[in-house]
Order: sequence, then C-alpha cells, then structure tokens
Amino acid sequence: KRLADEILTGIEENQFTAHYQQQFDASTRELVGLEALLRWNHPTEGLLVPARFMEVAEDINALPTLDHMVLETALAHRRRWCSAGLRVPRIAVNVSMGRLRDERLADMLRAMAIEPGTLSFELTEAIYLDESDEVVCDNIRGIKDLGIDIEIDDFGTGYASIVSLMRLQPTRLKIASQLTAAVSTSSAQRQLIRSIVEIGRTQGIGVVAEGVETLEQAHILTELGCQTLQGYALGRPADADEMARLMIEE
Ligand code: G
Ligand code: G
Ligand code: MN
Ligand code: NA
Repeated sequence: KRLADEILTGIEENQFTAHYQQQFDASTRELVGLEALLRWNHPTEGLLVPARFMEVAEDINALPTLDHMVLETALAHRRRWCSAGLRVPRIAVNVSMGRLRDERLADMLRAMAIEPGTLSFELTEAIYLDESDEVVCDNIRGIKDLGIDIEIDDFGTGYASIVSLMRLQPTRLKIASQLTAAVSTSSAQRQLIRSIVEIGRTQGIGVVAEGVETLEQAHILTELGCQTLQGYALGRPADADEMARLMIEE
C-alpha cells in the first residue's frame, strides 16, 4: 500500500526517468539503437530499477502512465542530444499491454509528431492473448502507419504461437536473455538460435540478441546470424548524460 502511494506521488512529482542501453550492429559494431529503460529517482531510496516496483505498478494500473512518461522522456532526450549535434540512433521503448489496449494511443502518438524511423515499440508475447481485440489491432496498425517499428520482446519465453506472432509482422524479434545465455555452452541452444534467425530471414524480420554478457557470446551470436546485439558485454544501461558521452566517442 505504501509503495503504491509512493508510485502515484512519484508520477505526480516526475520522479521517473529513463536510462539507455546501446544496441550494436553485430557485423560492423556500429551503434544502431538505444533501449529506454524505466528508472525511479526515489526520494529516499535512490535510483530504483523496475524489479523493485513493477509488480505493484502493474497492480495499480500505473504501467501505461509510466510507459508514456518514458516515451516523453526519451523524445526529450533525443531532442537534447540532436541539438548537441549527436547522431542519435533509433530508440526502443517497452510498451505494456495496458497501454496497447488504450483507445487513445494512436491519437496520442500522432500528436507527438514522431519522426518516422526513429522509434521502436517493444511488445511482449502477451499480445497474442489479445489478437482478437479490435483496439489492440487498430493500435498496432496505427503504430506502424506512424513509422514506428514493432519488436517482440523476450521472444521464445512466452506462450504465443509463432504463427500468431508472425501475423503481427514485427520489424524485429528480440531473443530472450535466457536463450542468449546458454549459447556458449550448448550446441542445442545454438541450433535453436540458428532456427530463429532462419525464421526471421524467410519472413523478413530482423533478430536482436539481448542479454549478451560475454564477448564469446557476441562472437557466436554474430556467426549464427543475429543482426543486432545488446547486453552488458557491449554496454550497460546509463543515464542520458553518460549516454551522450558514449555517443560522442562513437
Ligand atoms: O532495466 P531493467 O533490467 O531493470 O528492466 C527490467 C524489466 O522492466 C524488463 O523486463 C523491462 O522490459 C521492463 N521495463 C523497463 N522499462 C520499462 C518501461 O518503460 N515500461 C515497461 N512496461 N516495462 C519496462
Ligand atoms: O525485458 P527487457 O528486454 O525489456 O529487459 C531488459 C532488461 O535486461 C534491462 O532491465 C537490462 O537492465 C537488462 N539487461 C541488459 N543487458 C543485460 C545482460 O547482459 N544480462 C542480463 N542479465 N540482463 C541484462
Ligand atoms: Mn525490452
Ligand atoms: Na527482453
């Protein structure tokens, strides 16, 4: 209860912000994306990661609001970075089911005048549950019409059938970190990733490996055909100022 109240106060007082993690082209190691990750500047506890409050935030239906705050924050950071002369890659934001069910989503996005090709939405496999939901389908169409990419987050860990996921025609699949982690120890795991890459290739869908923790994993995932890599081995989440410094070095 206390945490729930603190979250609501935190929303009112703008205590939430975004950190960013880099995504690199697997072959060229060029910076191709940033994933925006929710962080809470808690007044007494310091900086909190989602694990500390997501469950309660979900219980009180605060996720759509937090998603929106992260998006606005990311757009503001992009403007600031661009004004400073930095070349800013596509930014990916996580989108909860609650937000995808919001009838006002497409209008809200249109009002934000997002430049096509600069933004990506990460959806979890939970969307398959709502395949017959008109609002969700309209929103996905609306998102695509605005030139925003769709990515399936944590691919391979949910309950969705491959058929239903492919019907969404996502731009990219993000291979879950659980799958990435085993790649240097198990050949069965490598074969599984090869199959996912192959599905992506035949469907015209890119594959991102997340949770890349060692350079050996990065090397193997590149060999297996993943186009994009994200993980601690290549870059940890960092705040907007730190990310600006990293982009200057690029
Ligand atoms: O940044 P971190 O590793 O702590 O993120 C943990 C989880 O929180 C991940 O599953 C991630 O998808 C989720 N998450 C991070 N930022 C957001 C956000 O802005 N909105 C939603 N809905 N989930 C987020
Ligand atoms: O579910 P989602 O993909 O949005 O979660 C992203 C989360 O994964 C972020 O909170 C980020 O902090 C975390 N993360 C990023 N890189 C790594 C990594 O290399 N290993 C692990 N275990 N987690 C990572
Ligand atoms: Mn994500
Ligand atoms: Na993920």
